[in-house]
Amino acid sequence: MPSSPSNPKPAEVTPEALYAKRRQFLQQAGLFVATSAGLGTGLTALSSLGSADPPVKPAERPEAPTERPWSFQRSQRWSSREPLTTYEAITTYNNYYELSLTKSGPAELGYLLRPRPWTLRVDGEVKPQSLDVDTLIRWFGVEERVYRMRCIEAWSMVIPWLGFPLAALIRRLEPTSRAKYVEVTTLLDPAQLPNQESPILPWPYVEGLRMDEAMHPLTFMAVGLYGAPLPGQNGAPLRLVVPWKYGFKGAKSIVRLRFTAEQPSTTWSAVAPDEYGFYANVNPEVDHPRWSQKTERRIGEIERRPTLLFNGYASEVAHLYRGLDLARNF
Ligand SMILES: Nc1nc2c(c(=O)[nH]1)N[C@H]1C(S)=C(S)[C@@H](COP(=O)(O)O)O[C@H]1N2
Ligand SMILES: [Mo]
Repeated sequence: MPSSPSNPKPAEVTPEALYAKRRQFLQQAGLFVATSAGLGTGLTALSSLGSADPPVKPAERPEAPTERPWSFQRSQRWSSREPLTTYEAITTYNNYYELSLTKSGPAELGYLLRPRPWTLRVDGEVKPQSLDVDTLIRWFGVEERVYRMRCIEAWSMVIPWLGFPLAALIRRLEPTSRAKYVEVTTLLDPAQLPNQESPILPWPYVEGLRMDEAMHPLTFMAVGLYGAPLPGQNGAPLRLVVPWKYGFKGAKSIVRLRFTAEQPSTTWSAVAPDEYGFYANVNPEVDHPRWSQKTERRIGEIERRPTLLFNGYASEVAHLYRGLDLARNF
């Protein structure tokens, strides 16, 4: 059966927080299982829960917008011969837990995000200031870069982003020499991100990078895709893209950058430290505790493909991790 956004593999229909809830539920149900029927029933219950997600409503088929609000060049250096994932798949198969825990939900609720006006706050080991997103676009311009994106759930896409390198912004901000990390925070506003009413994760969503990772020329602040502004579900109006790391490092709808001396606490690694590390470098040799990372499903393709070390960007980034045990520092 061809795999498609509406026919995902098991790792993808088990949003992490739901899995935690299921585990809790199974533990509560465990008493009943143990006394009535034993292990066999327990396993049946587990597998039926694993497929208990409601059928996904047939996705609408959004076309890539033809409106081009910014003039931009396609990057020569960061391009790709790989076929692009369709606009439809990129904008209807999403992870954005503040909007929905399903893959199709964020596309239905993305309209709730109001991307203008939008202020990015900058603080910590830097002169504190507030910057309008359109000021950033004026300062740095936008370019198009085609990057692979690999989710920790073992699916991947090829996405033509629009944006500017994070390094350009950091250079302009001139953080102090004590700044060793940058913490990146998503908007906290349940009116725009309704799932922030539920305590499935501690909100706001926080991610972070070591300073040398943040300054790497691949690290990108995206403001658009397919030539047009980011839709809400993809993290409008400003989101991080770190293509050699698992997708969860790429915080969406960013309102704050904080420069720190210490490694910041990040959402997924704080909630489930055995499953999500701070580094989150794509690595086929380091499995997720609940599934293999050796292969992945490219959305739109049928055969699985091998996962590449650093998502295929090893020649660009491997030097950042020389001497580091990648299995321990996952
Ligand atoms: N604020 C926030 N950022 C987030 C997420 C999220 O749930 N909330 N999901 C992450 C995960 S797991 C992935 S794979 C990517 C998905 O980005 P996309 O929907 O644009 O493909 O966003 C990341 N950024
Ligand atoms: Mo992800």
